[in-house]
Amino acid sequence: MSKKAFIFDLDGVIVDTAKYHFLAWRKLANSMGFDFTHEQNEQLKGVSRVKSLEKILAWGNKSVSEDEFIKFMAQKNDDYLIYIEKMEAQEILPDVTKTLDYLSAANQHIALGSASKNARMILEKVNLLEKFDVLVDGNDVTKAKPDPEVFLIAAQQLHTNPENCIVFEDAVAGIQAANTAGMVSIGIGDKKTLHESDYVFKDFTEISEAFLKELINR
Ligand code: B16
Ligand code: MG
Repeated sequence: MSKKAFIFDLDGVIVDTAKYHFLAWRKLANSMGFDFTHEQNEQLKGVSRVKSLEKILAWGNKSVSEDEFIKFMAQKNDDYLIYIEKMEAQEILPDVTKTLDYLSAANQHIALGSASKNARMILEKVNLLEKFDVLVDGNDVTKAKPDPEVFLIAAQQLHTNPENCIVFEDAVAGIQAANTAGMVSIGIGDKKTLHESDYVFKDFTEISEAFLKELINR
């Protein structure tokens, strides 16, 4: 069997932290006197903390000073962390652990490639940290997805080439990042939204061991 690198996004792939991001951002927006919808929240998936706040302020027609911007990001993160603190293994999305275990039994590299600066803590909370050989997250990158930086750093740290990497992503920007990096892109979610992916599955319950084997041996 050949050795490939499987790179997992975090939010929307391993766990659904989007619902906690939503609650925390919404609290901030409400404190400024406006609201936003679940549909708008979709646009924040895979987007960095800075870019998320920029979008939210634009929705509320607010402009703030640089100091306030930093204060708001800290406030949102403090509120977000209250939810993260309580996360546990049962929040891992269906068949993710099964997939990780299959890949690790097949002696494959496993990496995380996430925009989140809280990624390590979340993986610790849900008890998955030790399954990853390499963690690349929002603390390691200067350019957000769709820039391929996050995935290229993962490949570099694993001493492997991009063409040996397979990325699981739920966000369009993440699929574009994987494609630009020259990696195999696997969309997790809606077929229409993620049409730029090489493959799309609703979730990991649709991904068979035969398919994983084929990815390993191609
Ligand atoms: P943090 P991913 C992303 O995670 C989230 O989808 C996005 O909504 C969030 O703004 C971003 O992480 C940054 O998160 O505030 O924790 O640094 O999908 O790239 O794993
Ligand atoms: Mg994501």
